[in-house]
Amino acid sequence: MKIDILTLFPEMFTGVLSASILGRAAAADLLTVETHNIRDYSTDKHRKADDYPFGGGAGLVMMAQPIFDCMAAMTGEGPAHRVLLTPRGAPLCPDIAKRLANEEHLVLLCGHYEGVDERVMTIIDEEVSIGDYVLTGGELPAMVLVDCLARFVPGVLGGEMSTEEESFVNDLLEYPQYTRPADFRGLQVPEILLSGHHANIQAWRRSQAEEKTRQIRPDLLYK
Ligand code: 6GU
Repeated sequence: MKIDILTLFPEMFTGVLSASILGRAAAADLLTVETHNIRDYSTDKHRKADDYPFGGGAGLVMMAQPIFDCMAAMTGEGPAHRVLLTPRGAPLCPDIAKRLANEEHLVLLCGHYEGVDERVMTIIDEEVSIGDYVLTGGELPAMVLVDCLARFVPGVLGGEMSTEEESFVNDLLEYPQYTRPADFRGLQVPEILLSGHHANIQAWRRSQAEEKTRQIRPDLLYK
């Protein structure tokens, strides 16, 4: 899968995309992520990419021209699914991440300043947000979206990890996990996990997950 990210701050992405699982996915050619500086597509002699809002108001608005031309360069070789990261988008959830993970070519546009010229919406397929709080730009949300959907791209997670058993996929938070040693400075691992009794362990994990969810996210139980 190919992901192109359109941004005014490509330097924000470098560490995130090359580390850990995303770095391994890139090295294995499962996921090719490229960032593109929108400013490089400005026809203005000062490479301007934002301007004052018509009608007045605070802040600057991202101009249509650099975004249209940058987008055209991305989609020149074929169709792409185009996503704008904006706080007014649909909240990211596992279903959205799964659906986007099935796209062959995604283009992510990172909004900034006070917004994007509304005419850009004519070249956007959907708007996505990562929650009900406002960030300074769409860059961190784009990284969150790439990380979240990468886990649904076949081969990105090794067999040792599952997207089916974890938090939110089945509307429960995760059960507690332990590793060696069984006794760490007097803190014990629950006896049942050392029992080797698979069915009992599954039942215990399920009840722990339900209890955690009841305490921390009761809203999930009534969805
Ligand atoms: Cl996608 N963008 C910005 N600027 N703020 C956000 C967001 C996106 N999602 C939550 N807050």
